[in-house]
Amino acid sequence: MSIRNTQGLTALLLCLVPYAASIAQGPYYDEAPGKPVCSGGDPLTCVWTADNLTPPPKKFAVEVVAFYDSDGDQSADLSRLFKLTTVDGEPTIQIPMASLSTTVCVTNDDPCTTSETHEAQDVQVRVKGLHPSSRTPNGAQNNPFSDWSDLVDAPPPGSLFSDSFESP
Ligand SMILES: [Ca+2]
Repeated sequence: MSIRNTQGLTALLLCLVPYAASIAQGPYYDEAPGKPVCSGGDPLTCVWTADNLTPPPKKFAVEVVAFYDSDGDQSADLSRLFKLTTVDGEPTIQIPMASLSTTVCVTNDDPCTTSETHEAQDVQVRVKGLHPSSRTPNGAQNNPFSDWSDLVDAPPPGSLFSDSFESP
């Protein structure tokens, strides 16, 4: 390789290094929002603090773990993770309990012969701040999550279908 070519390669590498750094996706926030506090109603309502995040998040990612008692022995034996996003930067979310139900195939075949739907018995929630750029509005941000909320008792089955959540 001639000296001339080596210099060209060095110049190319110097150009590439800043570019590579700019596309690396690191966390936008160093800190997590406060632990959510949820009231056990329908809809489930959770609030948290985010005053420590600068600039204020544009929205929040919300993870909900719902626990189910599929065999009716009063203890949870099934769980499912739901990933939600708030509509804006307000540190609160309302989650209709019907949206946390899960349907399982009890005959274990495909297509399923018999399925059962279970309402969530208990839920836990955690959140993280999001500050998407206009260039990558849906890009994942590896920001830290809050602590999980305390376990929240869901309303007992039968109280879930109030008028406000009837299907259109
Ligand atoms: Ca059980």
